[in-house]
Amino acid sequence: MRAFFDDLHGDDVVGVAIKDGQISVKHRADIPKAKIFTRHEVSLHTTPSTGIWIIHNQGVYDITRFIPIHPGGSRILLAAGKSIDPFWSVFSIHHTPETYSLLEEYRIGDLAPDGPSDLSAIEEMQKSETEALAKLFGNDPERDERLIVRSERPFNAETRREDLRDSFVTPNHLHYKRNHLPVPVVDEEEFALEIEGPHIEDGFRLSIKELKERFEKADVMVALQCAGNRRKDMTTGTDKPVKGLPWEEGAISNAVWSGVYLRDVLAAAGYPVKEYEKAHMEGVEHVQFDGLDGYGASIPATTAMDPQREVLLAYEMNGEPIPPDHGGVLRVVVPGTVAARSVKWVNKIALSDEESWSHWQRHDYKGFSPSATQETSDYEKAESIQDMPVQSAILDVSERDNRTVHMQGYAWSGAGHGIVRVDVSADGGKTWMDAELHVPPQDRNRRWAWTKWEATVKLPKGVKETELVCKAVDTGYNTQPETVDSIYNVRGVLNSAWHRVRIPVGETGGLDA
Ligand SMILES: Nc1nc2c(c(=O)[nH]1)N[C@H]1C(S)=C(S)[C@@H](COP(=O)(O)O)O[C@H]1N2
Ligand SMILES: [Mo]
Repeated sequence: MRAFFDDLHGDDVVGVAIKDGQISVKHRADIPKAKIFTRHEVSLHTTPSTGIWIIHNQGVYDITRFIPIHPGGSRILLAAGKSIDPFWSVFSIHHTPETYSLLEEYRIGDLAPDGPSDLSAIEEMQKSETEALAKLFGNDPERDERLIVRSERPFNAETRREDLRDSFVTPNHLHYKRNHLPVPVVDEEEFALEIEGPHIEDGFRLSIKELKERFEKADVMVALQCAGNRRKDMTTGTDKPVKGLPWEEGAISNAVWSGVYLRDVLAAAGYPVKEYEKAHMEGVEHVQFDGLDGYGASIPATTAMDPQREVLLAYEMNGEPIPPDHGGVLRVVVPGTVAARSVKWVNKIALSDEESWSHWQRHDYKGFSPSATQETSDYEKAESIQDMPVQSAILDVSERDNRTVHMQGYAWSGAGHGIVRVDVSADGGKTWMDAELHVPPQDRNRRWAWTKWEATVKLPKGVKETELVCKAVDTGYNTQPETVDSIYNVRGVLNSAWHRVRIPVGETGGLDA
């Protein structure tokens, strides 16, 4: 016995387990040694016959068996023989514990520490990674230099305040752009929209030509707003974390979209949309959309089938074919709903009893309590964002005379609720006045476009600095929360708190001063 315990204390013992009354001792020699591979060795594994290997941190993985089931398709092959990390910094969807533990199943060893002789291999690998990334984004178009770029790859940019201010309908080149993935190649001639669901014949498809010829053309003016609009403000002056791009007030734009009503197309496909409440009972609760870039989302069937909601399959934006960044040749436009559901480059629609399984439907674009952390945010339980809360922002402040400034901005609300009032304050919210509204020509409950507003306000006396504020009221008399405290969430979505701009009193300049 003594000898046994001595043995247990030996350097060589790495573990002891008791199972069914039996003691078993694990010695160092029992553990399989991690295999070590050099960068050069990894770089030779790029085809199914050699095996397809990648590097992540210091691990080496054989992902040959994973390729057919990769949700992003064969795009993963661009990382073959290289480090996957530069690609993951672009496709941020991979930064989840699920992805990391999934990858561990494919681990075959460790990367050898880089020595002086590896310098050329490292250089070679970095060069080919840069080339592969350039190739991935090879179809991305040129963009206007006026946009404020928040991420180059994938391309994300907001519109300058003055550009939002200067036109009621935002020109295409200045409309904010939000891409999660590279812009896909779309050939109008070969393009087909597939539709599936109950009552719909297998393999039902429509070309762009058929869509244009068979259905009535509709024009709808819609303000699209990203769920993350004004995210930056959610944590200004605090040390609270938020995950996502630091959007200011420009992740919103207003455009006239033309195309065909989704409802008409579903009816032509064979689905009894006029009786959708009855069809509901057959289990259709959601309409799912897939985009050619790999993005996907869904909306409730009630939204999709309701003629009042005017959901479009659009092929024109402000009278022009939809530009590549905005989903040409075909995109969904869901008025009154968070822009994340307006799927660009849409080529597949499915009627289903469940929401889309896309990452962005199930694991993103949901709201949480201010106390939920990254770890405790329960994405399965939370409701997907669809219609959005009432919102407003100040786009410009200009000096009129010594103590008077002119303010301009936008206001908007979800589900088609019109804006009935915008209150502005020049003293941080102590006193208010009504702004003058520029209301779009749309029904009060189908007001998908934004309302612009302006007001001339008197600055308070005896202060060096003051805070200009705006808040909007919609047709449901909903209004905006005073501060972000009650609506803060770690994903940084749905910031609709009063918009505040501090200005020096006496020598007021523009917002950028
Ligand atoms: N296919 C596809 N559709 C998409 C996205 C995307 O990355 N791919 N982004 C969504 C999000 S989050 C937003 S805010 C809007 C942005 O539309 P825009 O680029 O035309 O302004 O598109 C939505 N539709
Ligand atoms: Mo978005």
